Amino acid sequence: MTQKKKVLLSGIQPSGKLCIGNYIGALKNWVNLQDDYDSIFLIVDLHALTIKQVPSELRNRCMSFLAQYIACGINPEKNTIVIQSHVPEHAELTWVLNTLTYFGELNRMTQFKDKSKNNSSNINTGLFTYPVLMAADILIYQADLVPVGADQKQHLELSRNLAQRFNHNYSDTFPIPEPFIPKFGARIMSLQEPDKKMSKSDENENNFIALLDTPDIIMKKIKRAVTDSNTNIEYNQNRPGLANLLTLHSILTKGTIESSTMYFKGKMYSELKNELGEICVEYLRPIQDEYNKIIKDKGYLNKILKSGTEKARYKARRTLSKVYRKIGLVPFPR
Ligand code: AQP
Repeated sequence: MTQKKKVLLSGIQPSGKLCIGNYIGALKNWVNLQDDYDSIFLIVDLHALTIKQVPSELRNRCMSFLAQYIACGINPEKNTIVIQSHVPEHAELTWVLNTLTYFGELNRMTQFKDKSKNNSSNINTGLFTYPVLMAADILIYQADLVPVGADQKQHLELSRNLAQRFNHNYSDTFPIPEPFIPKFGARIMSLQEPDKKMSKSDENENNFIALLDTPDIIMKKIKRAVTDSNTNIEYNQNRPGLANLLTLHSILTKGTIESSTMYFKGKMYSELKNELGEICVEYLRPIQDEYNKIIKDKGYLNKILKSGTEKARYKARRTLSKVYRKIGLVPFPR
């Protein structure tokens, strides 16, 4: 008898430009996991609204992210790919979960504190309740596993607490989602400020390599990457710029940090940067070629969105009906 696959849920905010950090930390892992799990990959556009967006850009970016997910190897037939706002049950469950979440719990969230600091002219309530929407994203699909980076652990903990609280107050409804730490996870750092992580909406575009950057731009960005004033090539966490380039090299060549370090031993920084630049260009070329084909085919993209939304809404509706019934809302007369 075949066992039911576990449900895995993950998503990316359609903000900025998808970058090699997102690819290594998320998309590449999703591709590796897609055979083993019943996966739902979201484009979380409602989350993106917590930061000011230009409406036409947000709309285009969602479609572009969809095409990039597929170009990176996410199979839309094996997985459910969906834009969050196409499944209104996310927002509906958020409201119910809001009534179970304590102000103090949200007030402790470090990401809220960080994002408020970086966004001081727009500390909106959405930024504050963001973790509740994230909990709804997870619980609406009864997800068992959620791949998370260190920065999201606190949010996942809230999702687990809310699932337990709901189950305790009413009756068993939600599985308690587990964090999923991918076997090969690496945190890619910013090219110019290697003490902070590479981010797709960094104001300084030299800090990240976008998946759709042209070969020229990729070469330029890597050549400009900050290293240090030493000359020898070794892997050392105290030399974060160099360590980051070696990490990137090892991942893109499917090697190890040791093999990359050995390979560049005795060579100059400029050789490392040149080779890494070329490797990056070649690595991204097939993804970009595929993207350029897919993005033109609006009919294909819309078909994927429709079938993804249908599958997702079916699951989401079932969960929400159960929740509404348990909390005492009157079912719509049939
Ligand atoms: N530098 C990184 N290294 C490895 N993984 C990374 N991820 C992001 N940056 C790196 C992973 O990509 C996914 C993106 O999730 P998100 O868009 O919800 O938010 P984020 O983590 O805030 O990503 P960014 O790129 O920093 O976005 P912006 O700049 O728009 O806020 C997650 O799985 C994350 O772990």
